[in-house]
Amino acid sequence: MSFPFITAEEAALHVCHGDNVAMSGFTASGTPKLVPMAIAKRAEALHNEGKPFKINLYTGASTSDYVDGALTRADAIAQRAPYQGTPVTREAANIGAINYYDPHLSHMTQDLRYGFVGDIDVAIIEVTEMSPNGDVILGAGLGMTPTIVQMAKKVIIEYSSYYSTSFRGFHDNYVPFDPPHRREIPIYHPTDRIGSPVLHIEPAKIVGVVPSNESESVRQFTERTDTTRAIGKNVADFLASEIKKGKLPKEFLPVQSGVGNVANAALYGLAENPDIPRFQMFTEIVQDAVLDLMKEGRCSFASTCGFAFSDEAMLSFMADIGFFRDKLLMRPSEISNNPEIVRRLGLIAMNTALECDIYGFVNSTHVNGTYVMNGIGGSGDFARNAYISMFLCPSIQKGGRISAFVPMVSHVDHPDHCVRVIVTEQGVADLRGKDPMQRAKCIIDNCVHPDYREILRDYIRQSRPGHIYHNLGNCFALHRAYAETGDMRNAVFS
Ligand code: 0RQ
Repeated sequence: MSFPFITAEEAALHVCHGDNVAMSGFTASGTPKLVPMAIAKRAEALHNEGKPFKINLYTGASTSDYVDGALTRADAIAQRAPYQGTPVTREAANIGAINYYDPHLSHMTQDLRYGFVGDIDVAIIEVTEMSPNGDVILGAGLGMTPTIVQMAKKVIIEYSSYYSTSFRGFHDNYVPFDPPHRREIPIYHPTDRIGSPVLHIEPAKIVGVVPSNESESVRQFTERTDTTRAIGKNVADFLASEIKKGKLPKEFLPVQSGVGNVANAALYGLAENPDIPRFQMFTEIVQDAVLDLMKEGRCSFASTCGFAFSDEAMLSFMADIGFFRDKLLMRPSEISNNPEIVRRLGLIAMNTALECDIYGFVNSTHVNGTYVMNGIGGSGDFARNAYISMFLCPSIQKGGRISAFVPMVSHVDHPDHCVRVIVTEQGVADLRGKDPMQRAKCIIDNCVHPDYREILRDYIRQSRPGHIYHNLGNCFALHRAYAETGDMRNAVFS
């Protein structure tokens, strides 16, 4: 069977107001590009005619300006999950123009299969190779694709010719059985392959193929600063001392790292410490840093859900693809982030906090408890189940006017039960085996910026004693001071 080549505009006509639409990819990587932009144009045209047009959009993780950006600007998204990171979509979520909800990434795919959001009307997927029988090779991100092509009533394919060499062999497409028939997922080592490099799509569902030559347009991370460099060094020194104490196996354990500037710096920190052995990763996304570390021989293998490489790094990856073939493997997000495997492999999990409290609760998503930044992403999947779960952040933000450590977080993503170690540029708070008041002392002494240590000790002194000391009148005094004076150091306790 041969499939009709169609334009992105023709493809967009297959998407209707109210449809549940799912797309391939993970972060910007592997998402479709031209069809979402054409859907956005169609939405604008229909809106100009006074007609409604909005879709419910489900993806592996955040996307790109081609997807979230274009569709948000066209006011074409009604419901959105699971993770977003595009500024315009963030603003829309924060004014209620989009109904954005934020499940754990490992849950999203099975939520679709369990029917929690209804049918999938259309799947739009980027492929890099395809055969007349419906076998395809995906691109730089895997996300939820094996499930969405199974579930969708119609599949639109964006056939990318951007890549100069084949992605064949970099994917491990796999869909687990659902309860009550779920079995163990047989990954016992980060390198284990359990699925197929090829994904089959039922040919009758494919409504058309749109040729594309667009790059991923992944944004570059900023250079390391003194602060992020110090966080990375503290992480590495701590893990090296854990090996010496026999609390971590001497051969080390696979590493998971979140996204962003801090997570990137932590990886470089590991690589630069001679007491950290060459390591493997079992993570949800790899960024440019991982390619560097592989070239330097510090990282030997990474299991991931997508390649979030900048355009420049993607070109150098392509130029040297033979070197990377046995070092990188993409899995669906429900497998890369699967709690069963995270616990079995015993991951060292490193995720990022926006705000922590003195007892070890972590807010990764909502500034001042109200403004959503991105979402929880995979951090919860990993944090709860890791061998050792670390949260990293600078101790202060905005020139010291914000402390990342407050008496009580304004939003909880990770409770104290899931937060074992906190690292800032100031030092490391090892919270294992400590009660709440011991944790508070440990965090204030080791992680809090000096400007805020006495303020937080004062908070405890003026609190009601209990298993955890709190003063419900004062617990948001730092947030209040920032809102009223622009500086948390002006906090006043009553
Ligand atoms: O603001 O952009 O105006 O400068 O937040 O902060 O320090 O640059 O850190 O790039 O690592 O992002 C948590 C958002 C951190 C990210 C978060 C302001 C700060 C700055 C960014 P500016 P940094 P990063 C998987 C893993 C989700 C959970 C996770 C994230 C901006 O890492 O989304 O790890 N994590 N998922 O000034 C006010 C505070 C603040 C603050 C920081 N307390 N109050 N503003 N900022 N702390 C992801 C996937 O699944 C794909």
